[in-house]
Amino acid sequence: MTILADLPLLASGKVREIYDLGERLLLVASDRISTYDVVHPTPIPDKGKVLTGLSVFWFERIADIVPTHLISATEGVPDEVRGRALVVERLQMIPVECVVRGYITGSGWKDYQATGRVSGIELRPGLRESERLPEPIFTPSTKADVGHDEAIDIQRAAELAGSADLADELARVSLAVYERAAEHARDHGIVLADTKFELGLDSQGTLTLGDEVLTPDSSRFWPRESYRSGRSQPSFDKQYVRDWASGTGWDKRPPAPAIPQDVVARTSEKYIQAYELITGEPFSAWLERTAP
Ligand code: Q0Q
Repeated sequence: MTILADLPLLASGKVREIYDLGERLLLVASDRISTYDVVHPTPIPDKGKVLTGLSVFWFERIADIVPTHLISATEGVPDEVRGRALVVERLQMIPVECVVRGYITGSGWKDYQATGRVSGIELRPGLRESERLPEPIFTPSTKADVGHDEAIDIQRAAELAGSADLADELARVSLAVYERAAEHARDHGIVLADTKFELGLDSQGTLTLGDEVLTPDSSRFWPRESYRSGRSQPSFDKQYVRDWASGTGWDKRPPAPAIPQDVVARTSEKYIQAYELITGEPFSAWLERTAP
């Protein structure tokens, strides 16, 4: 059986790695957590497995909208990362971050306050922070190696994608997947405020959904019961860490402080709660399904 140490590392992100399996790739989610774009030294037990289980849940539910790169969560996955790794199809990734916003917050709120627009899309005056938009909007950005992604308009997205038709397809698919997921999440107690997709072309040139999808790391998950527009919202999964961190005087720059065990434990519970709310099944079902 393959072990991770024998696999060539293709890319490493803040909380994930991707390894080369030849024709295919192995996408591995760690238990690392980052806040304010800085990775803390303390892992959150089961975070990687929860996010991987959520990606698989969503891939299976949106496969009628767009093909996905998911091949397997078991076959070809080394025992040591079972439950938090996926064998995926190798794609020619399109260098556009496909962001969909159902609510105005984060960098979108900042751009709106400054210009009345987000990624070139003019929004009506008078929107409040975190307000739900009349309809979700596609607000692409470019991947920044360091720091925040830069918002771009659909014309620039077309240049990066290679054609206006492909950029329009990125928008159509991203909006359709978001809308299906946001409705399901809302019915299960979570506001999916926004999300980021990465898509690519498979060996036949077919547009295919890649990366992780609709997880608390690629999206903003807000508890529905506490949602109020006009202010920033608590993060479903990271709020305990943020609140604790703000009490430590940390300047939000590297290195991030180690997280106390009680905050770690409550955060791990929030990830498991997110999995069970969204999927409607106990997290133990995912562990059993992917056990070596
Ligand atoms: C690919 N990434 C992301 C990343 C660092 C993940 C390359 N199916 C694919 C995928 C996927 N997913 C990729 N390349 C070819 N085919 C995804 C940004 C970066 C760690 C994990 N990088």
